[in-house]
Amino acid sequence: MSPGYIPFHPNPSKPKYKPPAGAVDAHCHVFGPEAKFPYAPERKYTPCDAPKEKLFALRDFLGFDKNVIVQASCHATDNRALVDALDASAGRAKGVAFVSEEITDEELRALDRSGVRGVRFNFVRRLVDVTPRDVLTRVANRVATLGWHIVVYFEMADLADFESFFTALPTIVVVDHMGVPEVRKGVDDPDNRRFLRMLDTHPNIWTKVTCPERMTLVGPPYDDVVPFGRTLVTHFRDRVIWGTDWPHPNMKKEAPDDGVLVDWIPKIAPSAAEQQALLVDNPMGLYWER
Ligand code: 0GY
Repeated sequence: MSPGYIPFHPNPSKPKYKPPAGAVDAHCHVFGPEAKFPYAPERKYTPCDAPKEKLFALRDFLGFDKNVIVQASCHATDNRALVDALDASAGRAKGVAFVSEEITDEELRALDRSGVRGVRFNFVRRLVDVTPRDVLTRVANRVATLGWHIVVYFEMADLADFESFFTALPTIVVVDHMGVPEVRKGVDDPDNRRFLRMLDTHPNIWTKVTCPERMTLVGPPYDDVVPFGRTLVTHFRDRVIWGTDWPHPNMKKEAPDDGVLVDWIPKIAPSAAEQQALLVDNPMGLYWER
């Protein structure tokens, strides 16, 4: 493990909130185990192993039915741990891969057969080196033919620079972690308004209302981040998905209690109809029904 790396919570609490039948945790990862699936040489951090068995046990404990597993930067373009988890999930997990331009069409089709439905473009500089945009555009055009979408991870301050690139992509675009807003600036900050406007004017852009634990200024139960999630669920009910982000790589202070994260859901999605859209209908439509 990297020095100072904080492992996932050893003993999360049972959430009070009970998700609807068929609920999907639509953003989580598997890491290793390193002995079987070594971390990538070019990684920027070494996490604590977080194998598929632990992820599936957490899914059941929290009252979820399915997972969307997102390839993290510590495995770079080696998607074997992801595929291994998808293949072991009995149809209860889909995936988002990380690929380079060198991937062959046959390799893309094999990922598709295992349940991969998207690729992730990571723009967070502490996690990855920059990939030129023309390369990403070529990858996007290839995965569009498979009916996949693109997940983008960036930080809100960089949105002005990326916006025209995102809005030109030929697929659905799913923005990780609400675009990572700066909570101290509030929902009316010009950058956050730009983000909301981008969703308003581009119906192919979705977002994950995830990771209040990464943005909070006051800590659990993350009430200071509620206005950001609530605004997105209210205005874009059919284009939001939710996930735990287990095993929570690179937390700075403490590992979040996954039960507390689940109890954040009804604060941003108070009605049964919103919860059904956020946790079942939207992720099912994006990952299982296309
Ligand atoms: C996340 C966030 C992080 C890491 C990665 O690809 C990654 O390594 O996604 C992070 O450190 O912010 O979405 O899990």
